Parts: sequence; C-alpha cells; structure tokens
Amino acid sequence: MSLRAAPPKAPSPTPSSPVALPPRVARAYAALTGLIGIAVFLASAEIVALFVGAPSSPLFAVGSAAIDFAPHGVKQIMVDLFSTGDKAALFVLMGVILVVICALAGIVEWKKSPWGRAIFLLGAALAAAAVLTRSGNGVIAVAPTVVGLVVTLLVFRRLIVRLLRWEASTAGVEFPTAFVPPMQTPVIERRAFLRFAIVAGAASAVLGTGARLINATAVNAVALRAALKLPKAAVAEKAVPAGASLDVEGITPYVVSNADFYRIDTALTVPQIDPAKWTLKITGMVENPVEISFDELMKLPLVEHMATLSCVSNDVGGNLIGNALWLGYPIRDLLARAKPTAGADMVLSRSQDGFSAGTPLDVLQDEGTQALLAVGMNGVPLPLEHGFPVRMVVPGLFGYVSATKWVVSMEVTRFDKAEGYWTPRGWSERGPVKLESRIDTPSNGYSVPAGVVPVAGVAWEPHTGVSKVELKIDKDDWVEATLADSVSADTWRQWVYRWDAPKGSHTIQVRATSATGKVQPSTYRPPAPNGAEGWDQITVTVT
Ligand SMILES: Nc1nc2c(c(=O)[nH]1)N[C@H]1C(S)=C(S)[C@@H](COP(=O)(O)O)O[C@H]1N2
Ligand SMILES: [Mo]
Repeated sequence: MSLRAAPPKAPSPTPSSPVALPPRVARAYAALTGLIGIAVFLASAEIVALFVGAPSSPLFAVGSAAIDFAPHGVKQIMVDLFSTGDKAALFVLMGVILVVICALAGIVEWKKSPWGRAIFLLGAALAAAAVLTRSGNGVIAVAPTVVGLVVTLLVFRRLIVRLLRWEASTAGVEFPTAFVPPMQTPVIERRAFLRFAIVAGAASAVLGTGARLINATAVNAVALRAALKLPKAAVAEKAVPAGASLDVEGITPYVVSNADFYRIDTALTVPQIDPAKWTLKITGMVENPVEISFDELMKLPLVEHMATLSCVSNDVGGNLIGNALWLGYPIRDLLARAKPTAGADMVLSRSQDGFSAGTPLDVLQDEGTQALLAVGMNGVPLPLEHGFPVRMVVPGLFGYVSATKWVVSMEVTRFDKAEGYWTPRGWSERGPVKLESRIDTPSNGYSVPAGVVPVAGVAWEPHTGVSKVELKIDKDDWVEATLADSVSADTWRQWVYRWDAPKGSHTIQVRATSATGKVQPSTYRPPAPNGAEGWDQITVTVT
C-alpha cells in the first residue's frame, strides 16, 4: 500500500446531476437558443419601428406580404378550412414554420457555426425584401430589420458560446476558442448560460410585446391605403390617344407608372395619415373658413385630370419630371366655398410634415386651370410617398410652389405676408414650369450602328403646350422632329426624329417651341432660383 495519496479527482458530474448536459439536452437548449434569437430579432425590430414607422416592422411587412403573395390555392384552402379566420390561420401556419426554422437554426449554429447565423441572415434578407415591397416604405424602412439582425446575431452567438462552454465544462475540456473570462466550473457555466438566456428571452418578450402593441395601434397608412377604394370619377379625362405613345425603345412612357414616378420631398420618414382623421382647413383671408373631411371629399364629384408634374431642381436633361393621371376635386370649387376676401393673392398650403408652398390665388381660382386636391394617381389611391391621402397638383407650376403632399391646410394670404418653405432658402417666390425638351434615346456617350437611328424624347411646357421640337445635328440646320399626340396642353409630348446616321462622332442638340411660339432659349441656366434653361445635348458614336 502506497503512502502517497492519490491526487483528488475533480468530481465529474453524474448524468443525473443538474449540471450534467447529455447531448440530447444540449440540443434542446440549442433549439431554445434559436427561439430566443427570433424573439430578440422581433423585439429589437419592433422597438426601432417605433421610430421609423409602423409599416417598417418586419413582422407587419412579412405578414402582409404573405397575404399578397400566398398562392391562390393556399388562400382558398385557408378560406375553406377556416372561413373568416383565414388570415389568422395563415399567421399560425407561418408562426409554426418560423418556430421550426429558428429552432433548427439554433441546433445548426451549435453544431456547425456560422451556419445557424446564416439562416438568420437569410431570414432577415427575406424580411427586408418584404418590407421594401410594401408601397410607401422607402429604403430607411429596412432599418428595423437591419438593427434587429445585428442585435440578434450578437445575442444568439453569445448564447451558443455560453452553451458550448457549459457543455465543455461538464466534459472537463476547455472550450476551444479564446473566450474571456476563463472557463469556470460546470455549475457556474450552466448558471451563466441560463441567466443570459432568461434575461434575453424575458426582455424580448416584455419589450417586444410592448413595442408591437404600440406599433399595432399606430397609424399604419400602408394598411389603410390598401383598404381604400377610390370612387369613380364624375368627370373622366379624355382617353389617351393612340398617337400619344411612340413606338421607340428607350423613350420615357407618356404616362409614368407610380413606381417609376420621381419623388422629391423633405420628409425623412413618410407621414402616416389616417384618412378617417384627415381634414383640410381653409383659413386666413376668407369670409367662410372651410373644413372638409376625407369622407366628404370622396363624396364630391371628383375629376380626372392628366398633368405633368416637374421639379424646379430638374436640370437640363434631368428626370425629375413625370406625367400621371390624377383624380381629385377642383381646388377652385373649395375656394369658392371659402370666399377669399379682396387683397388676397396667395394660398399657403401646409403639409402634415411641415412643408409649405405658396401658390398664386388666381391660378387656383382660374376656370381654365385644373388645380386639384388629388386623392388618386394613375387609378389607385396616392402612394404614400406621393402624398397619401391627399395632395395638391397644379398644372403649369413647379412642385415646390404648388404640389403639397400630405396637405392639411390652406391659408389664403398675400405674397407680401407669407412665404413657402423654399422661398427663404434661395428659390423664387413664383415657379411656373419652363419650356424644356429632353433627349431620352440614344443615351449620351453610347455607340449606335449606322443606319436609321430614332432620336427621341419628351418636351414640355405644362399648361401652355409644345408645338414643335427640332434637332441640331453637328453644325447642320435644325431639323423638325415628329411630335406625338397628347391628352391636353397640361402634359408633355413625346417626339422622335428618324435620323439617317452616318459613321463618326456626332453631337445632337434639341430645342422646343411652345404653343405660343416661344423658342426654348439656348443659354444655360442652372435650376436655382426658378428652373433650369438650355438645350439638352448628347454625343453619340455611329459605327
Ligand atoms: N409635404 C411635401 N410636399 C411636397 C414636397 C415636400 O418636400 N413636402 N416637395 C414638393 C416638390 S419640391 C415637388 S417637385 C413635388 C414632387 O412630388 P412627387 O414626389 O410626388 O413627384 O412635391 C412637392 N410637395
Ligand atoms: Mo421640387
């Protein structure tokens, strides 16, 4: 018998002790970690959405995208099985799928990092895509999803590392990666994992539910817009003549789709307005202050009017211009109710987000100018970014002095007493749109094969109209392009010149003549303070 005592053995936990971690149990904990991961994601995203706007919530976006994109068959089965509860059933089904995938992500990360995190990354990318497909959501709307993903990846990875350490400690081995603090006993490692899991899970549940409830009750204009049906126009616009659209590749379409329509505003996030709570007040120098609700507006005889809207910042050759079919009520008729008093010469319209525009009163009252308080754009309710639920559109005036989106009030006043948002910022008090023309095709700097090359584009002077478009190719004389038709003088016109292009490098300039005989001036002027002037020009190489 040896006198030397055997070194005391580290007490290895028996399988029944609470710190033991058989692989089956570890796997269950890994799955749980994936569930905590999705809870952290949803909670942090909902919290960020409190600031960015309810429609930016990935939960909302994925839910409503699922309703839009669920294949018809699935929808029908849902309706058949659950009658009116079809949406709830769809969401339960999605929830179950989500739980399974996230639990798997936990197990995958536990077994083969970083593939569990990759699953979260992929899921977040899909959620971001769903957010971006919601009309009204701009790029900033992905912020909740992105922040949610970053927070989730950090918390989720940390949880998995804690679990792996606990596992390693029970096996009496070192956790393979350098991780501070150094490995502790299984009891301490187990506690560290559980404590972190409980805190992350509970905080997500409490804060996420709270933020979700606030977001769910916040005005969600995306959902309200989707539920809105526009009335039929009492006065329809003339049909677009077949000759308004030239068959030329690369030319801007006569009517620009809402998705392609340029957007300019000072709003960081798109205002969320509930039509049921919207009113427009007409105040100031009027005999009869007027207040009209959205419901009242929709019951009025609405007028369809096609008009080209343009931004004063549009440089020569620029694309801050578009043509659309607007549906709305003539502002002139609302002003007639309010009865402006003598001496008033301006209407200062204000938006919910603090923008304002000063529009000449006589333009708004003019019988021949279809200035609209618009609710529709190209047959659908105004997209959120184009002013949902109500905006102004005034043919012939730049947007900054007339086209107030999310409009909530009109104050009848005087130019010497009030000014619109851009006036003190270096832009003119008045902003009639200038006569301009643009070459859409060929693109500047491109090569084209010799032969007949269609040179084409658009020309405009909304409310006056364009009567002629000419091209100057190199030093040759001006040649006249063919003008397409238009619905009225309030819209731009397409034009084309079929050019027999000889080989070599060529410069092409364009100029328009208005319906009143004015020729577009050649001297370049920049957009500030009241709109660019000058001829658009391209250089092409014919090979
Ligand atoms: N509330 C609000 N309305 C606004 C603006 C704005 O910044 N805020 N910009 C104006 C300008 S400068 C233009 S050119 C038009 C652009 O309208 P769109 O974004 O629908 O093309 O909106 C006008 N209405
Ligand atoms: Mo503008």
